[in-house]
Amino acid sequence: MNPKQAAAERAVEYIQDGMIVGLGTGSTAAYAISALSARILSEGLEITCIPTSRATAESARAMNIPLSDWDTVRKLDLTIDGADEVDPQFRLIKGGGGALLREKIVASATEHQIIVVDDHKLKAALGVFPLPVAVVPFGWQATRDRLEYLLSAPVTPRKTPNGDIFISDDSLYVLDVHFGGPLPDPDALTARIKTITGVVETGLFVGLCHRVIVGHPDGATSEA
Ligand code: ABF
Repeated sequence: MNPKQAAAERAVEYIQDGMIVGLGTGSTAAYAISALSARILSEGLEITCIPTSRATAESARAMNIPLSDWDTVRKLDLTIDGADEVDPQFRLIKGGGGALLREKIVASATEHQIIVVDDHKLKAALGVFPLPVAVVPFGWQATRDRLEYLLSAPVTPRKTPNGDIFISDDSLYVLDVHFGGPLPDPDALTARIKTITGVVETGLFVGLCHRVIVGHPDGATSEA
């Protein structure tokens, strides 16, 4: 079995009747959505979900997974989401798919956040994967320049595969910071970056992951 699928299916075993569940974004989270849909069908599991992106909402609707919204939900019991890098302290880089803001809002409101990854995502230190920063489109060039100056690292605007600028579900742009190696002081980095006007959020998640489930090439999983 695909390692991402194995990790996602293990995570879905943690979902219990009556829970409010956050649905992540990305290919690993997509396996979790399929497995959850199967459990709803086979067990009649009664849950309601908050999606972390429009794409995830569409997939969930297509699989008849009940969705709720922030008019009724303030706190989630459990969220299953992917990540781009995970370090030994369970700090994460997320946002490779551009959904970092919604993912962080959901993670911040979640009691138990489970991150599902294949073993390539486990890193001794975060920072080889570019750090995504969601910014307001107005004046993004000036925001980019200030980020480069503050962080002494190249910053590029995220583009779509056909070369257009990427626009997030919340109509933001995503700037990728290319540290190319260990992030400087990950615990304080988001606060530093957020001193720049125009920055909305970073894809660095600290203190927002309670369990990591790792899928391995032989289809086995390990977790901590
Ligand atoms: C989301 O999907 C993101 O935060 C992360 O960027 C990405 C992981 O992608 P995949 O699961 O497709 O490898 O969870």
